[in-house]
Amino acid sequence: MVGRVEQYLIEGIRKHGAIHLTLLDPEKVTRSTAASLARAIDKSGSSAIMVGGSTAVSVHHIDEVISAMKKRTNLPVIIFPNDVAGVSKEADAIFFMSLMNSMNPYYITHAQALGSPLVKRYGLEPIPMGYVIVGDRGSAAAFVGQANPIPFEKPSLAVIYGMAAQFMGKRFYYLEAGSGVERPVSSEMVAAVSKGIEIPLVVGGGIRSPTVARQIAKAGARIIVTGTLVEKASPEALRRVVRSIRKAA
Ligand code: 1GP
Repeated sequence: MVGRVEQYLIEGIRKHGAIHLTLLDPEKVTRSTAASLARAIDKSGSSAIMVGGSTAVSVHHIDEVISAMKKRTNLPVIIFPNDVAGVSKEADAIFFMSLMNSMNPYYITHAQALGSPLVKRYGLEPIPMGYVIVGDRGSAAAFVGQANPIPFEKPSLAVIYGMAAQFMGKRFYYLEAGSGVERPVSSEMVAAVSKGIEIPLVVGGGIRSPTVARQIAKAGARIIVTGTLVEKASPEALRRVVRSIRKAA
């Protein structure tokens, strides 16, 4: 069943061609910085806020961060879970992700099973998503998720995982290079994957400039995620990235 937040994302993609989501790592913010960032994100034209980080463990803090943000914005808040501890009752939805190229079944299905009762109890909207890590083993996401990352130079591997995600019924496919990395997923890989699948392609990790964001949107990404940009740069930098995605798509 497609829920309200997913419909909103799909509608945004239909209208704009591609949309931007902002990722906030709860470990890097306090309640008050989260509240002011939420205001800046709201004004930037970003379509929703994702909350999560590879090493977040305090759901209490995540709850506080989300409720502080919700006082400053009506944008949907979507959990981007690293583990069961990321499941917050304050969010609107959760990217219900399987880390498809993990070497540990815990991250493919087991954490999902353990977290499901909470998702149901809190009435969170689960958005089914295939998630793969691309690039160097050096990212926190690859390390924590015990992934066997898809090499940058092998777009065909990213394509077949995307096809598998679609055939398994996931409704989104996410190519992750890792937060704060130097090298984002290439537009060649994005173009190959977007030709090979029919579900919306999400791309994130290392995207900090309007030029790179535009290239990735032009190559066929439907959702572009940035995190570090809003933590480290000005709200204006975020606005420029969002604008360049709108123009490209
Ligand atoms: C979301 O991990 C990314 O996919 C966020 O990456 O922090 O590098 O923008 P950045």
